[in-house]
Amino acid sequence: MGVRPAEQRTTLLRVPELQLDGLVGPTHNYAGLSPGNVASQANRAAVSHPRKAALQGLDKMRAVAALGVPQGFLPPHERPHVPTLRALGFGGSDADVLAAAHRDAPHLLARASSASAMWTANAATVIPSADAADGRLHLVVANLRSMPHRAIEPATTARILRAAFPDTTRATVHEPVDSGGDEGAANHIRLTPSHDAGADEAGTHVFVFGTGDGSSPPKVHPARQELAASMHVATCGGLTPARALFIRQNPDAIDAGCFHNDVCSVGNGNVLLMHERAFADGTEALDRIREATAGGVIPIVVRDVDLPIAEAVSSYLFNSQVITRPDGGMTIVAPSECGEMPNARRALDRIADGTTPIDAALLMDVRESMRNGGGPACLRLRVPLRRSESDLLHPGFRWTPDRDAWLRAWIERWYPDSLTPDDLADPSLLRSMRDALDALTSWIGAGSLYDFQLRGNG
Ligand code: SUG
Repeated sequence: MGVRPAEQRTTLLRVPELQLDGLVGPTHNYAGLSPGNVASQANRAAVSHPRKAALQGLDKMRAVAALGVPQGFLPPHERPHVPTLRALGFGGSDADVLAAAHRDAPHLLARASSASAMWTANAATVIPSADAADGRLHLVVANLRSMPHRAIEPATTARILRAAFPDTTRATVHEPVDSGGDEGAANHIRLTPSHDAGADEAGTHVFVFGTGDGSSPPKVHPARQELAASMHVATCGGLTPARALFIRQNPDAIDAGCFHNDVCSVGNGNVLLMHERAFADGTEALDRIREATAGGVIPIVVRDVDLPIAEAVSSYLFNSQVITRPDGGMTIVAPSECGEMPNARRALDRIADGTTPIDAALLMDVRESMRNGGGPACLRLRVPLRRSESDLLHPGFRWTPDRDAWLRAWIERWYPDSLTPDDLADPSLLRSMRDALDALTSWIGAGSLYDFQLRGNG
């Protein structure tokens, strides 16, 4: 689809940004936990396939790495999370805790069992060293407080990110902000003056909030990102004020199912791919982005008549990864659903037809994740690095073809083929999940990451 011969492209040869994908966890399931997330609601209580889900995620990592960009992964969290259930008053042995929660409060067991940490676009907001006043890489862990099943994640996420970026002289992992709901990179876009998405050049940060500026919130669904939190993340991450812009998400888009901004827009380098209804005050928002980027941004706006917002949500076109390849071209990595829905297909063809900086498209099957509202872009946290920072990621978290083989074998060994909500109460699932994570952390070699490893079981 629309790929120009390599010799016609400008060769930039800079180190592009790192993609850090979440490894899908063994308890991946459909519990209908996210109001406002259309897919999560529609698939509540469906049978999930954790092994297939994790392998689909690895296939995507392999395909993205093949574009020539650095790829890493973040391990799953321990689930069911017994400490959460104990804090809610369930006692006895771990098996007792699971049995009582299953019997008396299955919704609490479901909350404590979600594999939602796989969507690492919600793990943190990343301020690269080129944009931070102190010249260091900053990762601000998201508090995810608007959804109870996701609010469990930040403590473990902080631990994992600190293990993944251990050089504290060059990288800082911040505790979550306490000033309102924050959903991390899913509500944040970084634009640069060129095709380059890495941190060798400074960028402009667009923080997209859903509520908190005094204007009317969405009528039907919750707005998860609050303005105060976005502002706090920007300062906490050391972002120089001139580089930060705060734009309101269109409340109607949230009501249509864009529970995160990355369901209706995505930026990469100097490209901003967006649905025309993504932002409140659409034209003005785009003007402000143009001004902040000194006119450097190349907007690709998909109109509602071509792709109604409801189809943007069902196809997840905007939840594609747009990746700058080392040859300077850009590939859009879209969910396979986009190839099957005529309007989304047409929009994708137009985006990648060679008239925009995006000159190639790749369709990926991540359907197990999609059924919970997680597309290709949700599954990864982007970390723009300078050339001199390519060693910042602990090697244990790197994806390479050799390490892929180990991860595949590990998934085949430990992951259930299918899972229903009742299975979550099975103590043997808990045991095997812990054995699996012990094997994974030994292999990663960055120390203990989980509560059950640090405090003992439970
Ligand atoms: O937070 N789904 C996730 C999907 C997150 C997608 N991430 C981005 N857009 N970046 C959420 O709503 C559903 C779990 C369930 O229903 O079982 C869930 O948590």
